[in-house]
Amino acid sequence: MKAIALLCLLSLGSIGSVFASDAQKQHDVNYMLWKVNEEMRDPTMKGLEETFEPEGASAHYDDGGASIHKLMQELEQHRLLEQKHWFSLFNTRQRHEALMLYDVLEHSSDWATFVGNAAYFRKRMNEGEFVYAVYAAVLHSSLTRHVVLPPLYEVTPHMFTNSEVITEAYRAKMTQTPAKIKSSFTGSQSNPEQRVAYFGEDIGMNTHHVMWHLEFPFWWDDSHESHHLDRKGENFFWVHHQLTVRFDAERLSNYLAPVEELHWEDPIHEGFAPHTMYKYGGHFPSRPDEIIFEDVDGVARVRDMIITENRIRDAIAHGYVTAKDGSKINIRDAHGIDVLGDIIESSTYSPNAQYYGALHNTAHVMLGRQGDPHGKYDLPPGVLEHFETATRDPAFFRLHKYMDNIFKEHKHSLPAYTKEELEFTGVAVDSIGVEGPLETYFEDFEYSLLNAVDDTVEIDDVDISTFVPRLNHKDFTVKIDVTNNNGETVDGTVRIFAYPRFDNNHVKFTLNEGFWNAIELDKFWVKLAPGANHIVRKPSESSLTVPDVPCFKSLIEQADAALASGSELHLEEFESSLGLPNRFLVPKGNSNGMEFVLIAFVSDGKADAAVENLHTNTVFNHYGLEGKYPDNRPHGYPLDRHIDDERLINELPNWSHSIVKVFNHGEHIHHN
Ligand SMILES: [Cu+2]
Repeated sequence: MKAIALLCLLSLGSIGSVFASDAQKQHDVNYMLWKVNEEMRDPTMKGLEETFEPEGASAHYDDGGASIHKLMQELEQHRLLEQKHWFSLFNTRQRHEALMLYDVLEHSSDWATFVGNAAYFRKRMNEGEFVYAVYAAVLHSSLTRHVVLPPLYEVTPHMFTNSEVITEAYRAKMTQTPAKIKSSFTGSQSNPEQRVAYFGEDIGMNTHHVMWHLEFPFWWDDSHESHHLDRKGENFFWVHHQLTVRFDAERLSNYLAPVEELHWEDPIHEGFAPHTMYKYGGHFPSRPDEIIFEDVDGVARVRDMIITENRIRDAIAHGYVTAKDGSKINIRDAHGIDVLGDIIESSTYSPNAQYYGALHNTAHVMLGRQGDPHGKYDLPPGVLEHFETATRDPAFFRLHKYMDNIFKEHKHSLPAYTKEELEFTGVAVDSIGVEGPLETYFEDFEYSLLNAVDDTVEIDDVDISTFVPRLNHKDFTVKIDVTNNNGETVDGTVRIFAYPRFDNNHVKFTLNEGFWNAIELDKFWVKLAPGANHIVRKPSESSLTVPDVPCFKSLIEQADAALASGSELHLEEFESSLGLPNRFLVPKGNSNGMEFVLIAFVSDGKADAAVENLHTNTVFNHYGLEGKYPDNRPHGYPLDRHIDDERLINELPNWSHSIVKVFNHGEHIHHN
């Protein structure tokens, strides 16, 4: 920390100037979020807390100052949530406050205004609201295109680790004793669910989940923003579908049955004791086993949930939804999933939120509140009411299985793909195989808890960190042989999936079950030369995954060093932390070798490309490029629909499969 403080003094820089370098911006964002519950540590920004005048000039806002006037009014009328209080995005008023600040930052047309507002409101608004607004603004503002957001688990560690670890961290701070604290997964071995806690509590997966909801927020309003979020509803389906099927694969790896869906009329079999605490607001509430859903005061009645579900299921059965004005919107086509996703998550994109409600968000709050449905005990929101913590509760996956089955009903209402639709003239996939061990293991991962504890400017920090086991896999290579008989180079899209071959009773999944349970592993563009093509792909190259973001301290040091020396920052590979972690691509497997069916499907890249000249860009941005999703095909294509006749698969030359085994020998690597 001393080194950092020293560097800060060197970096009094160009905040006031019109042009700010990427290093300057990275530096500024770092300090907005560093010790966000404490005093600002950067002297320049500290000065701005008092000297910056948010309403200074409307010319500095691209909305003429409308957002800042609104927020200043709220502030001056003392209507904003106090500091040192929990924050939940699902709390309507708190969300509105966070979004008022987001709007101000998003509409700041130069960096000085962005930073000035951040410094000013950091001191005056609730810290949780502030963090949310800064994360959302940095992701969506054109000013911060190259800024890397620090890992969220080091900004708000309370939301990623358990209360035992936090208590130890406070102790270390109080006694000024450096500490490296071991994190264990929630629960005990007498709870079978604990066998898969490594999945729900993986900090990288949790970060992926939070970042997805930040990139595709349900509050996104096109009329305020510069662009439309392409296929947001479908993306909602796909990201959660993948979490759902992946969790089932983890369960099968651990000899557990796949998740059963939750239903409003059935008891919630599994209780949950989160062992997690808020920075401000006490412990997350627990839920006992076998409780019956109760109405939640001020949220919804159980029967409202059933009514909402029935309306959605009716729409699927009819093949259309009814818009606000009474008109019909067809959903029995490839685009239908997008409409359905907009309805089920419910966002500003829902064609009729009045009628179809907000099934997903309301369900999260309903389930989150079952420990105190009438607010008798004044408990803070449950883990399900935060994207950071939701997957810790196994009931999250039951809830999402329930919604996933609604989506499945829709997908299976669509006509099966025909051979003509799927084939790629002249192209044959001869084989797919894996070289190297398909083997997973656990390794310790260490991250800092400095931002969890309180401190003062006068007393130096002591190092406090935690280490937690996380899933990783040994390096391997996927090899695909493709023959192109077209006599010229053609563009192809390679789609790789894997699905578990057997259920927990060792009954082979049918092709339709397997397809629905398929885990997407990669999707990329290739140029197929005439003749034989040998395609080699590593998991680190997968368009679905991202590397670990450097730790917060390293981001600070790198930005400060670049500023001091006037050199450029090179953090490009970390700009998006939207994907799953690279290390997390493969399900755990087991000591016997869990069998998966590995599939490669190559389709016509010309017909697939939604963006012109896409094939010259080898980087397939899985979550969309400049607001446009690059692939014309639905997520999960071509496994996303049921098939009538399994023989079709054997007749298609442009796909191939093989059986692979994923091993886990209980290996645990300690890095110390
Ligand atoms: Cu989610």
